[in-house]
Amino acid sequence: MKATILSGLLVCCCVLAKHERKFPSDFLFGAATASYQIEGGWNADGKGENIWDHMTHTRPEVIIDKSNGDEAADTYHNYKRDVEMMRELGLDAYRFSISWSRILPNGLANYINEPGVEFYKRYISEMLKYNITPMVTLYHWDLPQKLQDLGGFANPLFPEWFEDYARIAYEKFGDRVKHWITFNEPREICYEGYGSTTKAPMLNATGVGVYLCAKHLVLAHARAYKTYDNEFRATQNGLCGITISVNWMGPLTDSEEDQFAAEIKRQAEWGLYAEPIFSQWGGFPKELSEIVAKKSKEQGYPRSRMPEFTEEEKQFSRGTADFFGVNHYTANLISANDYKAWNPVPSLYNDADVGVYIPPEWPQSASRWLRQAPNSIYKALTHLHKKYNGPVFYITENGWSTTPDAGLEDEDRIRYYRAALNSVLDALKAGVNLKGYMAWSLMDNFEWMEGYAERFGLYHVDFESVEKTRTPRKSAFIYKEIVRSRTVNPDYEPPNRTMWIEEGH
Ligand code: GBH
Repeated sequence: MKATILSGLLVCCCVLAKHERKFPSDFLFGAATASYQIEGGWNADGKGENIWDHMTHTRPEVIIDKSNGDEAADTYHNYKRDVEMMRELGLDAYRFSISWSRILPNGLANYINEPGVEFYKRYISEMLKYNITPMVTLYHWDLPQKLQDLGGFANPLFPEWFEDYARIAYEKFGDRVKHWITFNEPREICYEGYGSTTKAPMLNATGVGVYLCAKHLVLAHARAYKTYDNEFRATQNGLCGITISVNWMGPLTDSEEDQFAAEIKRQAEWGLYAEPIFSQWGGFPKELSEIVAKKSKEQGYPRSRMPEFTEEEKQFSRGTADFFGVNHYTANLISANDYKAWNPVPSLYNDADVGVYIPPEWPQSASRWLRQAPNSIYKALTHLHKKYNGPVFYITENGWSTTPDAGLEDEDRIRYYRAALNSVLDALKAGVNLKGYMAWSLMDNFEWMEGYAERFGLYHVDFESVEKTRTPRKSAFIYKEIVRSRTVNPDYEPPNRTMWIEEGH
C-alpha cells in the first residue's frame, strides 16, 4: 500500500517536473536570417549598392573564399521555398531583415524603389498565409553605400536618415508586421565595422570610431522607436525593440579583480548599447566611460574619445524599447591580469584591458570564436533580467556552425541546440520574461568575412546549383520536433528523413 502511494507520488512529481520543462504554448519558435546573407539579387529591379556590395566588389580578397552575396541563396527568387521550409519546420515566427538600399537605393527617403517594396510585401504575405509571424530587422549591416560615402554611422545626421527609412518601412509594412527590430548587433556594426577591420566598412578608426558610432546608433534607434510610438503604435499596435549580441562574459575566478574585469568587459561588449536604452539613468556605462576619459587625457586628447550623452539625449534614449532582443552564441571567461592579447592604442579593447580565456574543453564549432559553453543562455538572461528590471526578451539568434563538407548528419549542431534550449528552459523557470527563440539560421548563407566557408543552416544550401537547392539537415528534424512537442527530448530520433507539412501550416 505504502509502496503504491509512494510510487504514485513519484509519478506525480515526475509529471510535474516534466511539465515544468515545457515551453509555453504562446512561446514563439522561429528561425532567423538577414537580407545580405540570403537574398542575392544585389542589383535587381533598381536596388542600390550597399556597403557589402561595395566592399566585396572592390576588395574581394578580404572575404576568406573571395565570395560575395551577389546571388547567395537567391531568396529574391526563392522566397516561396523559404516559406515552405518554415512550414515544414512548423515555425511560429520568422526573423528576416529589410535591405535598406533595396527600398531606398540612395539611402535617403526622396526616392522609393517600388519593386523592392513589392518583394517584401510578397514575402510577408506568403508567411501570413500560413500564420507565420514576421519579425523584421530594419538594419542588419547593409548600409546604402551613398550614406557610407557621407561617413555612415559617424555622421551626426545618421539618426535622421534612419528615422526616415524606418518611417517608410512602418508605412509600407506595419499593417502586417508587429515585431520590429531597429538594429542587429550594434557591437558588430560599431566595433567591428568602425573600430576594427572585421566587418564592412573596415574603417579601423580604433578607439574613436566605435564610440562615435555607438552614440549615433543609440540616437537613431531612439528616433525610430519614438516615430513608431508617436505615429504608428495607435493604429498598428506592434512592438519595437533592438537586438544586441550578448555572449556571456563571466569572471575567470571569484576574485574581486576578475569580477570587476568581467563587468568592464560586459560594458565594452554590450553595455555601450544596452545601458543608454535599458538602464534607468541612460547614457554610456559609468566605469568604462571613466576609464576612457582617463586614458584619453593621458594620451593627449583634449576630450574623451567617448562622446557624452547630454541630459536631453539621455532622457530621449532611455526606455525606448518594448523588448530586448538577444543574439547569443557563446561565453568567455574574463581575467584582470592573465590571457591578455595585444590591442592597438587607442582601441576599445586597450581601453577595457582585460584578458579572455576560453576553456579548450568546450566543444568547438567550425567558427573560431564559437564554442559550446555550459548554460550560458541562462547566465546571460538572468543577469540582464536583474540588471534591467525584468524586460521582455526574445532570443533573436542562437546557433552553431559546421564546415561546408560536414554533410547532413550534424550531431554537434543537435547537441548544441538541445543544450541551448535546456538553458532557455532554465531561464524561463527562473522567471525571465522570454517570449521567443529564433534559431540562426533557417538555411546556410553568406557568413560575412567567412564567405560560404562556415555553415549555420538547419537547411543545407547547394550554392553551386542554379536553384540554390535547400535540403534539411538532421538538426532540422530535431528542431521541428522540439517546436511541435514544446519539449527537448534528448532521445528523439526522426523516424525517416522526409519533410512534410503539418496540417494547419
Ligand atoms: C551574428 O553575429 C550575426 O547577426 C549573423 O549575421 C551571423 O551570421 C551569425 O551571428 C553567425 O556568425 O573573432 O574576428 O572572427 C554573431 C557575432 C560573430 C561577432 C563572429 C564576432 C567574430 C569576429 N559575431 N565575430 S572574429
